[in-house]
Amino acid sequence: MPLTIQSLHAWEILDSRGRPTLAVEATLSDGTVATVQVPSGASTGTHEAVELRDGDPRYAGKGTRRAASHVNGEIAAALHGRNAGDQADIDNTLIALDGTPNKSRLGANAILGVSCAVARALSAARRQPLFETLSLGAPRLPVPMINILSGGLHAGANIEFQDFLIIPHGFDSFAEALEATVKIHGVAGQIVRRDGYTLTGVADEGGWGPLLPSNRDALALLTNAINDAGFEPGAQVSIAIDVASSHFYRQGIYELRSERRSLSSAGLAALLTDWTRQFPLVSIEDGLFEDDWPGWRTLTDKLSATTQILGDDFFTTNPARLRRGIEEGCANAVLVKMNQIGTLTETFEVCRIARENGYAAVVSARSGETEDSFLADLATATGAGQIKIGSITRSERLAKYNRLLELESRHGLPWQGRRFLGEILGRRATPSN
Ligand code: 2PG
Ligand code: MG
Repeated sequence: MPLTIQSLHAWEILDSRGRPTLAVEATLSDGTVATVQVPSGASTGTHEAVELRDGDPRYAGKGTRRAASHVNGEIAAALHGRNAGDQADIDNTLIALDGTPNKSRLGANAILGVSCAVARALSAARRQPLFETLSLGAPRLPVPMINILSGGLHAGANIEFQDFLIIPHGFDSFAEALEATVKIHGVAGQIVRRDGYTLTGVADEGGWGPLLPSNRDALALLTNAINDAGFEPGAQVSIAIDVASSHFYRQGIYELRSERRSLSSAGLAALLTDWTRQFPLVSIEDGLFEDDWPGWRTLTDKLSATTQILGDDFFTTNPARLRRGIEEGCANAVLVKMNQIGTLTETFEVCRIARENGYAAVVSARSGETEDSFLADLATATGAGQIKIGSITRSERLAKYNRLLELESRHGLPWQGRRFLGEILGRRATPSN
C-alpha cells in the first residue's frame, strides 16, 4: 500500500523580515506529520511565479490568509488520497489545478508549501534523511557562496550592487570553510569600523550593510578582509557578487550613482570585466538587466572562460527561460530558487537541464527566510555543488548552515571545495545558432 496524503493544513507565519509567509503541514495515511515554511524574496524578478498576497489592510496587504485557505480548501480536496511518493503527479496536479502560467490563482507560496511538505512527510515516514528522499543520484555537500556585505534593496540601497559574497573553496571540509568565513566576516566588520564607515545595522541577509562610497570599495574591502583574516584571495577564498542590476536599470541605462557613472549594457559589461581582473572575482550574478538577452550574450562571450555568469532574475528558475539562455549562449550558471518556479518537480527539472548542458547550478535561499532547513537537503540532494544562503548570522540562515554541518558530520557526504574553481570555470554551452 503506498503512503497517501491524508490531509493538508496551512497557516500564516512571519518570515525573517517580519512579513507574512506560509507554513504548510502534510499528514500521510500512516499518521506521519511534517511541516515546511515557505521563503519570500524582496529583489524579485519580473518572471517569477506569483506569491498570493491578501491585498487587504492587514500587514499592508501582504497577508497570506488567502493562500492558506487555498491549501486548506481546494488543494487539500484535490490531493486527498494521492500517492505521496509520486512527487511529479502531485506537482502536476497542483499546476493543473492552478491553471495559470505563473501560479497566480492559488499562489506559488501555497503550491510550493504543499509540494515540499509532502516530500518532507514522505522522508519522515520512510525514516530517511530528507536529502535521500529528494536525491537525484549523487548527493554531495555544496560549496557555499556567503554574503559578507550587502547593498541594493537589502541594505537601504547605500551602494547599488546587492550582495558581496565570498566562496571559501580552498579547504578540506565544509566545516573548515565555514570557520574561515566566520573569521573573514569578523575581520570585514573590524575594517568597516576602523575605516569609519557608518554601519546601518545588519542587512536583510545577516551581513554588514555599511555606508560605503562605492561598489568598487566594497570589492576592495572584501579582498582586504580575506587577506587580513590570513587567507589567500583567489587560491583559498574567492569573491562573488550579485549585481541585481534590474533594480537600478532605467530605460537602457544602469545608474551607478555611487560610482558617478551612467552606463550602457556594454559599459557595465566592460566595468565588470575590469573588476574580474583587479579582484579575485569568480562569479557574477545578474550582471545585466533581466530581459537584456543580447547583453547577456556579450557578457558571457567576454567572461565565461574565467567567471561564473549566473542568472537569477534572468532565469527565475524557469525551465523555458533556461533553455532559451542555453540556445542563445547566455550565462553559464543558473540560480535555483524553489519559490521562483513553485514546485519541487520544476526545480529538479531546472537542475537537470543545467547539468545536461554544462551549466552550473547554485541552490539559493531568499532574502525573506524562515527557520526551515529544507534548502540544505535540497542542495545536497541535487548534487548542484553550490549553495547561497546569506550570511553567517541570524538563525534563518544558520538553520541551513547548521543542517549542512550535520549532514557532513553524520552522513559523511563528500565536499569538493578544492575542485570548485576547476568545475565552474570555462563552462559554456555551445549555442545552437
Ligand atoms: C537574490 C536573493 C538572495 P531576494 O537576489 O539572489 O540574495 O534576494 O530573495 O530578495 O530575491
Ligand atoms: Mg540575486
